[in-house]
Amino acid sequence: MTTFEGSQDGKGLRVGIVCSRFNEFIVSALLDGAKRGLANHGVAESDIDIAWVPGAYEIPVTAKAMAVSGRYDTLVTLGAVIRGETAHFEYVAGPVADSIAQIQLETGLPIGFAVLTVENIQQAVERSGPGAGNKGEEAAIGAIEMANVLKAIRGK
Ligand code: INI
Repeated sequence: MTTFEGSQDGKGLRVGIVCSRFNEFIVSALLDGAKRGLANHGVAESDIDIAWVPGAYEIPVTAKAMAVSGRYDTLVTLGAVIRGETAHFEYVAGPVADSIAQIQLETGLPIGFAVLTVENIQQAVERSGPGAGNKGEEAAIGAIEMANVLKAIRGK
């Protein structure tokens, strides 16, 4: 029996991060969490690239460009879609999540997902704080683990 598990050691991994500027104060806090998670798990700052885009709706095409570039072992996507702020919440949140899942399947590259979809600012603040529960940090650590488990399965 073979069991595949990905370690959370990010040493040597190249990581691309896509951040959306809409609700920037929330996304900046998610980015702080992601950087913290990557640094704590051994990813070198010089191995991290960050792309900023206008809103969550622009994340998938950017993630796809990074994915097909071949430069990264894993990606992390960060955004904040807040229901109270838009009548087209469903038109933004759902397609973004579906598209990112699709890009993973098309390219085989793991993509950590911390595009918050919340009811109000308070919920977004609770998920992007400096302590435990920062979804950017969680997605970054998950992305490291996924890069490693997929490498193990692929025999690399
Ligand atoms: N983009 C977000 O990232 N979050 C939102 O809450 C949001 N709202 O509320 O509309 C939002 N809209 C912009 C969208 O992502 C695109 O940038 C825009 O439609 C231009 O393509």
